[in-house]
Amino acid sequence: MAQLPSGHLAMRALKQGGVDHLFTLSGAHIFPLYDGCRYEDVRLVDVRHEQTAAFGAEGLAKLTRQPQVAAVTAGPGVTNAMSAIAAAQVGRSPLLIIGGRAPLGTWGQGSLQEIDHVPFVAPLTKFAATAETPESVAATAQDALRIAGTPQRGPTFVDVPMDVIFSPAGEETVPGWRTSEPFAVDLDEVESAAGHLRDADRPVIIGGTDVWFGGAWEALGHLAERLHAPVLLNGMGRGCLPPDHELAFQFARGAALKGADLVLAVGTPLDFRLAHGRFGEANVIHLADHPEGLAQHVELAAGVGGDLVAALTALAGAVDGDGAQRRAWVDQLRDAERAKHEDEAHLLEAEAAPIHPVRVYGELRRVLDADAVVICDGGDFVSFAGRYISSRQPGRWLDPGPYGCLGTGMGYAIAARLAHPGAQVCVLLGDGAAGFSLMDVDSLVRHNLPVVMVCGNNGIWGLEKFPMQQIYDGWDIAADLQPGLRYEEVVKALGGAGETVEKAADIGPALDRAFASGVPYLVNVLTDPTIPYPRGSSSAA
Ligand SMILES: Cc1ncc(C[n+]2csc(CCOP(=O)(O)OP(=O)(O)O)c2C)c(N)n1
Ligand SMILES: [Mg+2]
Repeated sequence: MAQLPSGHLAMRALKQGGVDHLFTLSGAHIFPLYDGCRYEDVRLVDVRHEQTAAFGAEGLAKLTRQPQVAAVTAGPGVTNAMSAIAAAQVGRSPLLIIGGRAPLGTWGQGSLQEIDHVPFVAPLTKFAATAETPESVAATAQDALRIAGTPQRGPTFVDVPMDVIFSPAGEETVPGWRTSEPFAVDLDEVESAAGHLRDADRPVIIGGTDVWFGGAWEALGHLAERLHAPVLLNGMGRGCLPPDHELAFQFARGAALKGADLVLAVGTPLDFRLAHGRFGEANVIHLADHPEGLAQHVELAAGVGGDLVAALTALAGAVDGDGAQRRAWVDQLRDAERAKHEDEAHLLEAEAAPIHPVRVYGELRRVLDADAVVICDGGDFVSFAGRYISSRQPGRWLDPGPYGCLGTGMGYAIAARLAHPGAQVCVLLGDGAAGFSLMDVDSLVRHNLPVVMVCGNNGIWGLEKFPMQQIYDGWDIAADLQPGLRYEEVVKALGGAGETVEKAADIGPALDRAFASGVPYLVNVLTDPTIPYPRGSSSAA
C-alpha cells in the first residue's frame, strides 16, 4: 500500500466523514493537513485569528447540522481556539479541533510552543487525545469527528506531534466512515409523557437547537397541531415553525410561560434562557436527544432521552382528540401576542434622532428574504433583533448560544456565506462586539465572501453599562467606547465597503446599497446611547 504523510491521510479520513472545509490559521506544525486538503478536495479557509477559525467551524456545523473542523497550530493556536471549544461544549455544537503539537522526539526539551494541550482541553470536550503514531492519526481524527456529531453533540480535540504528522503511514490506516445510530427512544417514557400531555389544558411547547440538529421540525409541528399547543422557539430552533403559523408565538412568551399548566421543552437545555426550567406550578416534560441531556436540576413530570423525531412522532400518535380543550388558551395568547406587538410597533418606525435601535429592525424586516441568514454578535443591539426579527426557515439564525461569547461575528459570517452562497447573510454587530473580529473582514475579502454587516453603534458596552448603573445608583465605569467611530473605515481599508448612517430615513437606502454591493459591506448606524434593552429576569447576555 502507498504511504502518505499521516496528516494527509487524516484529511482523507475526515473527507469520508463529510468534511468539505478546513478552517485554519497557518502554522508549520500542521502543514501536512493543508497538503491533504489539496489532494482530497477540501476547501481551506484561512483566517486572521484562531478565534475566527474555530467559530467559523462551529458556525458551519450549526448551519449544516454536520460536524466541522478547524486546525490550529501548537500552543497559542490551541489556546486562542479555547473560547469556541467552550462555546461548543455549552451549546452542544459538533466541532473537531485538530491541534499541532511540538515534536515527540524532543518532548521535554523545550521545543517552540511545547505544551501539553490535552489536560486543559479535556474538561471542555467529549474526547481529547494525542495521536502518537503515524498509523493512528487518520483513525483518531475520524473517531473524534464521529464522537463530535453523535448526541449529545459537542467538541472534540486531537493533537498530532509535528514529527508524527509529517511521517508517512499506509493508506490502509484510513478506516472508512461509518455513521453512528441515534439513541433509541424508550416507549414507556413516551407513554408517561403522553399521559401528561393528554391531560394538559394550557400546554406550551418550547423547541430549541437540537430540534434543528435532529431534523425534527416537521415532527415538532405535527405534535403541536395534534395537541393544538402554542410553540415558542429558541437558539437554532428559531424558524422550526414558520412565524405566521397559528401556533407560533414570540411576543406572548412571558404570558405563555406564566399561564401554562404544562411545559414541554424539546431539544433545549432548561438553562437561564428558560428560567432554569421553573415555570410556576406547571409540570415540565423534557425531551432530549440523549438521556444525558435530560435536566437533573428540575423535578420532571416525564423525560424522554433519545432520537427526537422518533420521540415526537410517537407522542403525536399517543395523544388523541382534536385539541378543542386548548382553543381558548391559544386564543388568549394570540390576543396577548397582538396587543404586545401593537404596543411596540411604533418603535419599528420611530423617526427619532438619534436613531432608536429598533428602527434598524423595522428597516431590516423590509429587506430580509425568507431564507436570509441572520447572525447576532453583541449585547443590547442584538437582543432587540431576537425580539423583532423572526426566522422564516429553520437553520437561518446564528446567535452565540448559551455560552454568550462576543466575537463570533466574522467566523459565523464566513460560515454562513460558505453554507448558503446564494442567500442574504446579515451580521448584526454591537460596536463593542465588532472589535473582537473585524480584522477578519480581510478573510471575507480574500475568499470572496460578501456579507452585510449592520453595526448598532451606541458608543458603549450597553448590556454592561445599563445594568451597572442600576446596581450602583447611576454610576458606571469601563463601559464606554469612543462615540461615533467609523467602523466602516476599517472595512474599507480591508477591501470592503460601507457607510455611516445618522438619520432614520437613511437606513433603508443604505441597506439596499449594502445588499446590492456584492462585497463585505458595513452599515454603521449611530444609535441612541440612552436606550437599554428592556430586560426581564431571565435575559440572555
Ligand atoms: C468575550 C466576552 N467578553 C465580555 C462579555 C460581556 N459582555 C456581554 S454583552 C457586552 C456588551 C456588548 O456591547 P456591544 O457589542 O457594543 O452591544 P450593546 O450592548 O452596546 O448593544 C459585554 C461586554 C461577553 N459576553 N463575551
Ligand atoms: Mg454598543
